[in-house]
Amino acid sequence: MTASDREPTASPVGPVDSSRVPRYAGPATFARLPRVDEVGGTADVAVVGVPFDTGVSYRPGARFGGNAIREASRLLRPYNPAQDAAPFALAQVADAGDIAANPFNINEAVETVQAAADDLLDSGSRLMTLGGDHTIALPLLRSVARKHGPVALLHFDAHLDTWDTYFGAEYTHGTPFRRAVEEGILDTAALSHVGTRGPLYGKQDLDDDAKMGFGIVTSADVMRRGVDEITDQLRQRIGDRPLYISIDIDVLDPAHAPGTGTPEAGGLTSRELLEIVRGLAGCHLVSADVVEVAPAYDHAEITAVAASHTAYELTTIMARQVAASRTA
Ligand SMILES: [Mn+2]
Repeated sequence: MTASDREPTASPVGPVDSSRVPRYAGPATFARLPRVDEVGGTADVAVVGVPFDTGVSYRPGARFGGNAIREASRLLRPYNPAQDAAPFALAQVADAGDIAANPFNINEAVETVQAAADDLLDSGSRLMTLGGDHTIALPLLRSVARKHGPVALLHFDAHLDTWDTYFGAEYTHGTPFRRAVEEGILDTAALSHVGTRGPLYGKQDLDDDAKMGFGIVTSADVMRRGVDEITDQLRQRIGDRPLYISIDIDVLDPAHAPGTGTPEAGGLTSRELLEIVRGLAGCHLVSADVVEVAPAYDHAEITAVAASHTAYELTTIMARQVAASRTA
């Protein structure tokens, strides 16, 4: 059964009832949702972890990010007032577990992630991926483009991630979007970085990035121009194209996300990030990721809580679209 031939009347299986089982009890799935094997092996939105961080250039530890986000997501509740939607009732959202990627061979890991993402997308799911480091965005984009053609990309990050190679390696957490442009899997008329800031190797980094087609909304732009104006600008650029959103949690200021691998001062607040994401509701969001949560550097789950709420907003957008496409 695929998402498209699921009975419209079938009620999605929701989270564990927190009035009967305390939120802190039992193993953690995202938002206490069922595992995908508990709902017939397929879901409209599959939350999937990629415990992989062999592509990092500085602090390691994002391999533990997915499970940290799951733990921090225990407090997410079924109704999302910001989007006036109950995402887990609108569509079957389920936790698809982790993709087991080889930690000693980046190229093999990239292939493994792509194959697993292909399987999930072919089963009719949209992906809400929990990283892992940003290397994994490349195989995820390959998989999404295989299904939808070149996609618009909205990339929230302190960094450009369009560098060429590190130590000769082409697949790293600083290079996924240059590879994606080279491979023709992005719609270069609709590429945006949001939250960019911090020192670069040289001005050439920006020139190269612009040549690839990216527009940049810096962290300071968000502060000066405000969330609503920025969101309008992004929506105009995206239009009705199939859209992939990739969120490196280091887009947030280290005060809002200390638990990450390459922190930069002067970032977005979690409130700004959540509001921009909510403002993208109604865009044709085909899949998304939240990456670079490294819990060893976190305090009191600050970073993991922010990541869990970000994934919740993205999941809500996708669940609403699934429901809208059923009634269309
Ligand atoms: Mn990144």
